[in-house]
Amino acid sequence: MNSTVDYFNLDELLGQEYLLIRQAVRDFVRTEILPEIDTKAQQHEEIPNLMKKLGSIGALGPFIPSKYGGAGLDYLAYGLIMQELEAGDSAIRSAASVQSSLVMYPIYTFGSEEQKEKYLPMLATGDWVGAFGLTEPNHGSDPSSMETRLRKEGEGYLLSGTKTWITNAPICDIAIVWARDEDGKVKGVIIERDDIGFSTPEIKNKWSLRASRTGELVFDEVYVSKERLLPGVSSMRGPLSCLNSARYGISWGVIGAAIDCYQVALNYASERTQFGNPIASYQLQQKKLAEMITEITKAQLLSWRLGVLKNENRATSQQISMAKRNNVDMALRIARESRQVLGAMGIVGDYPIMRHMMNLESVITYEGTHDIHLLITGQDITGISSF
Ligand code: TGC
Ligand code: FAD
Repeated sequence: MNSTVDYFNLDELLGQEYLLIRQAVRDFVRTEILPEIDTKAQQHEEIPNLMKKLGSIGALGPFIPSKYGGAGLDYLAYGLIMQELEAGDSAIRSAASVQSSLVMYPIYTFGSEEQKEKYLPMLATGDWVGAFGLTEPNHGSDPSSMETRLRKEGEGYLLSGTKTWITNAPICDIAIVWARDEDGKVKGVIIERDDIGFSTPEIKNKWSLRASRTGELVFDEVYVSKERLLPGVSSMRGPLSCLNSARYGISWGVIGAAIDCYQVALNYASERTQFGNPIASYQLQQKKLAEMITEITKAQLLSWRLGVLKNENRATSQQISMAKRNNVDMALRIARESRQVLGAMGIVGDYPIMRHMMNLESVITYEGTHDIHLLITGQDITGISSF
């Protein structure tokens, strides 16, 4: 449906510049994504030239300075961009958030000047597609136990191991990969598509994020020259700080998916007649719809405040965890409730709800599961880690 829910006049807190950015991305989604997304998701294919299209509207690395090809915007703008993209489909937001927060962010934050100049402009335009390899077959929620290794070899290293469940692995031109060196330190390296010993088998038959490609990153003694090492990182703080940026964006993104489901349900309930009346006139349906807009409004306020704190460099990773967890859960519940409002029509591709619902089943797991984010809050308030 592609419009706004603004029950608490939040737009007044944003101001004109942000509203223009939001409108531009909304228009992009309406013209470039919505006409194709259901078919592409049904066929398990991505939108053609998606990354270049996202690059053309400044959605890749929006917070990266223009010197390196980014849009030089702030984190509120980034959040709004993610919201509008995910109103189209979580796969579109995933593409933009991996490239921005998980690939461009670490190169910008931890990379050398040469690495920034070489990679960032090509990633900003979408000419190159990036992937982020942290999760392994035996280590998902617990990436600190990673088995991927860097072994010294002459002036560089040999990289061995496997990363799995990696967004855009099958189509990536470069990958940011996290591995332990012989001293046990966590290092980030940049791997390029043509590196010998590097392969990216695809994970097929997903019921979720079907318009996004997912796969493995396999390293069979890949030689990594020292120029490919990110010089500014040597611990888990490196990869986990990238997650802060991506999780923040997801907290906004899922609001877009929730609004889309809510609006479809509201519209359908107003038009669908049963027992002689629109179903919107029945209290049970009003309860569903009223709770949806309440939860969307609470999530908007949470993400807006988090964006302000992030712009001031004051957002904690624990605050980000709370917002990611709450907002994804909110969106998934709204997708499920909206599906019911539509009855049987809720399961067909004529409406976006089932697609959002299935996508959100991944979003509630990736970037830290629902459980892990709860445990992060638990640790923060009690001072006791229960991992
Ligand atoms: P722990 O001992 O707590 O911490 C190790 C070091 O890291 C620091 N740290 C953080 N730093 C920055 N940001 C954060 N969010 C941080 N969390 C922890 C911490 O202070 C410590 O620093 P230091 O200097 O004292 O050493 O680590 P732990 O092993 O106990 O694990 C903590 C835990 C469970 C919270 C962490 O491992 C975690 O977040 N696990 C979830 C894994 C996860 O989210 N994976 C995501 C993979 S990427 C992905 O899913 C992309 S989906 C993409 C898409 O398509 O959109
Ligand atoms: P596990 O860690 O095995 O967890 C299984 C269950 O156990 C979960 O319910 C979890 O909450 C629970 N659990 C685990 N530990 C505890 C505990 N201590 N206490 C209580 N419960 C616990 N990763 C990347 O690195 N890069 C990517 O680009 C990427 N893209 C992805 C795209 C998709 C579509 C998906 C589905 C995943 C992607 N991931 C990516 C991986 C994602 O981050 C992991 O799936 C996630 O971190 C969870 O890991 P796991 O699947 O191994 O689950």
